[in-house]
Amino acid sequence: MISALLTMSITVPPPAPIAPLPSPRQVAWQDLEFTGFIHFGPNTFTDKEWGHGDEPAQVFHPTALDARQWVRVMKDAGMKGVVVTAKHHDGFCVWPTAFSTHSVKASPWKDGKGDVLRELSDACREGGLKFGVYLSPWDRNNPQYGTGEAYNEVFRSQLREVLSCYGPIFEVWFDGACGEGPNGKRQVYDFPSFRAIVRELQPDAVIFSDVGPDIRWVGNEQGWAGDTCWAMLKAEGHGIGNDNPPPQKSLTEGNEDGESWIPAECDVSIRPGWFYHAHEDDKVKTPTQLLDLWERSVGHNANFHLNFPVDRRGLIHERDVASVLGLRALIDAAYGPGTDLARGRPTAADSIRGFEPRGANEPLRPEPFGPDKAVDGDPATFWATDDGTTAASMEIELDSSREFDRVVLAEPIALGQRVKRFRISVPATPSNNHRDWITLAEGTTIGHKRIVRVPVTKARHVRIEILDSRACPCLSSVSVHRTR
Ligand code: FUL
Repeated sequence: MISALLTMSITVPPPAPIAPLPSPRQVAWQDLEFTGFIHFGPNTFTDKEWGHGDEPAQVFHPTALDARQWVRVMKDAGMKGVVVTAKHHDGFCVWPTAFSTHSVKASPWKDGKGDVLRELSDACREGGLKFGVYLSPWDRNNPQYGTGEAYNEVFRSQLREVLSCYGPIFEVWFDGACGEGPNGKRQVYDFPSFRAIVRELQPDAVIFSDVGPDIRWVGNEQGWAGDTCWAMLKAEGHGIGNDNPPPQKSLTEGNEDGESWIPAECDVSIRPGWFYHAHEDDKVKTPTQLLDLWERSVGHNANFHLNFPVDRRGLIHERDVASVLGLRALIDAAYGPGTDLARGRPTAADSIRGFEPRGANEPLRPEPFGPDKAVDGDPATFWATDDGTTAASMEIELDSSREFDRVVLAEPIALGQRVKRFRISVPATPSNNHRDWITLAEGTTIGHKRIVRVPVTKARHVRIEILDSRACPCLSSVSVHRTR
């Protein structure tokens, strides 16, 4: 009887989730953090960014295409998936579609028998990389474009092909761009029917567009999300592309009161252009520039989607390879295994969910939501406070001989995004007898991951204060790092 009572008393229910909530496919997508993008098609050979759709299929002629090289590079860089341009705005299909004559079938590459989607999806399966497709609704080649339902049916047929013939797809990318201008063709896309096909054929795939439904564009093509970045968006009433998009600030920062869970993806090219141009060989972003973007995307509650303009050989260019592997080395040096200075260190908190003071002779019991859960390296456990608490703080005792310049925070997003404002501080004096603290940084949102840059610091303690939260705060991870 006594032991039954004891067991009951240590069962503390977890906090209730606060809506809106991510779907399992959205949680899985956000855990990928870093994915690759490939732009490859006629533009690669004509030096254009937006082809006109009248380029002869003969121009598409890679001399040494090797999708395994693409996968190797992306795996070595730590990417978890890749999205490839199956069809860009010029309408050329890099798979042998039955629904257009403008495809690899009409090109000299492999005597018209090649299939980029086949080669890449096979290489992804072999190499353990997730495979995704970009299919541009805007099509400057297809004669049906601008006729309404007839073109929508072509698009749906092409979508069915790419979603049924190449195995599991993790992400479907619907580009909102359309450069037709006032006198151009006007096509009204039937997005609901496009989405229904994705749900039917690839129920685990996330759908990207300016406004989701699963993943939103971050509002710029520079590779960063706002310092404030909610996964939630007020999406209602907003369309895709030029058609009534949400305000750019909403895309970049999300909305605290957004009714839909639509986290941001930061897409950017490793070079100025999306497609390969030899004159950009000396304009490849450096590892340091890429680390800055990685920290401001992955570290701002978004995913980093980095594009490689595959070259005319059909390879990721040596300079791009060197840069992205340089990025990996920088990430590993600062954030890789063994770098977290907070892992397993002693912790304390002013508020712990379900905590009951113990008598002097009672043994200490493990706290299922204690602050130690934020430094145990297990993303499934978290520090939490009682319901009704919206401000609380925790401290970590550090090795004061070690410098740090980054603090990384994470919320268990399956419970909803909660934290609105936080502060990071360290004792003002090494002994900290007076318990006065100096602020290293203040911030707003956390979400899946928040990387906070702080001045290079040595301290006996670091304190994380949650200053305001939509519901009782939860932190699944606090880690402390030094960049090199
Ligand atoms: C844009 C397109 O117009 C660019 O060509 C590129 O594909 C980029 C990722 O999306 O909307």
